[in-house]
Amino acid sequence: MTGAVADGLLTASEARQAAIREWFAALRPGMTVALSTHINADGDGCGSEAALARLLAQRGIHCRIVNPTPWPGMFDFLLGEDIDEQSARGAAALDDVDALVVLDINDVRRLGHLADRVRALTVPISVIDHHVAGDEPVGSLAVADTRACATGELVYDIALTLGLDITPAIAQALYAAILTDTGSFRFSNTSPRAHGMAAMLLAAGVNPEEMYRRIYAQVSVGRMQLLREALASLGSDPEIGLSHISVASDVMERFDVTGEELDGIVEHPRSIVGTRMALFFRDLGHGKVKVSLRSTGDVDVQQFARRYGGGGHAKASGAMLSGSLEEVREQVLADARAYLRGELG
Ligand SMILES: [Mn+2]
Repeated sequence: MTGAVADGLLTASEARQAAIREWFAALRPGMTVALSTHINADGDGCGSEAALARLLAQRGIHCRIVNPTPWPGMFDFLLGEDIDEQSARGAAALDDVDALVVLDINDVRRLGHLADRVRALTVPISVIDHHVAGDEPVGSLAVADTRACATGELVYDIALTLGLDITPAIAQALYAAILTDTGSFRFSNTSPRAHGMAAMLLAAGVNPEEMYRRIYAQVSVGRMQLLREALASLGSDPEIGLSHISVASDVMERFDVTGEELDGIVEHPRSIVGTRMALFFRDLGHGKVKVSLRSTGDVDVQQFARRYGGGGHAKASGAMLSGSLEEVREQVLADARAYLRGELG
């Protein structure tokens, strides 16, 4: 490997550095900046927020985390005395901020109950994100790159570009972001840079076994019982590589699990040999069904999800449909079969 290739692993591209400098030029010491991410924040959203809050503090900027849904308990370990987490206050927590930075999302509608307040904000709004922009993109300034493996990669590049110190707490938050968004370095977004950053973050003090224990070895008995029931619903169409599972609307109460514990269930049908598209149907119980879509290989589930007003990434998307679980499943499976056979646009 040449030195130039190795350098590329550890430094941001010129274009990304320029975007970061332009983004940072709009911020000033003494400002209070709200950080927000999508409903049901994941490891990338939470890790990117916790890391960015600590990085900007090094430049005298105070960050206040204001998410549309409560900070997930499993990521409490990323918080600390130095992190101002005010999601519980709702939109009121946005009233007196000097700027808003939206992370890991580029569609106002994914800000849930904060969306209307954000549309009405007069302070600068910027975005740090690695998704394809949605129908209602946020803000005027962006550090956005769909080639980034995680929003955490862009936050890491902010630290590099601005010469900020990656403390052990920042390293842990960034590692959580990259670890979770790459599916533990298994998904197609596991770039050379994902591993390059992981190496740097381990050198900065991250303990990988501790991170595995805190993020993955946390499964409740109820979650495992729910998985047993979900797997009992497994359907598969090996001819075209379609696999799917479903859960009823009362599973969260029956198994005493939270919504975030349902994350990752779709990976089970996805892992079946030959699967090109995996679907997870979750009946929300009020005439709405949430569908999580995953793909392997060249199938673009983002394009498919857009049929239903959903979106995300080519290999991981979601959509919300109206109807009973049976109705939605019948419709989406029929469409998915046609899509996989190349009969839909
Ligand atoms: Mn992400």
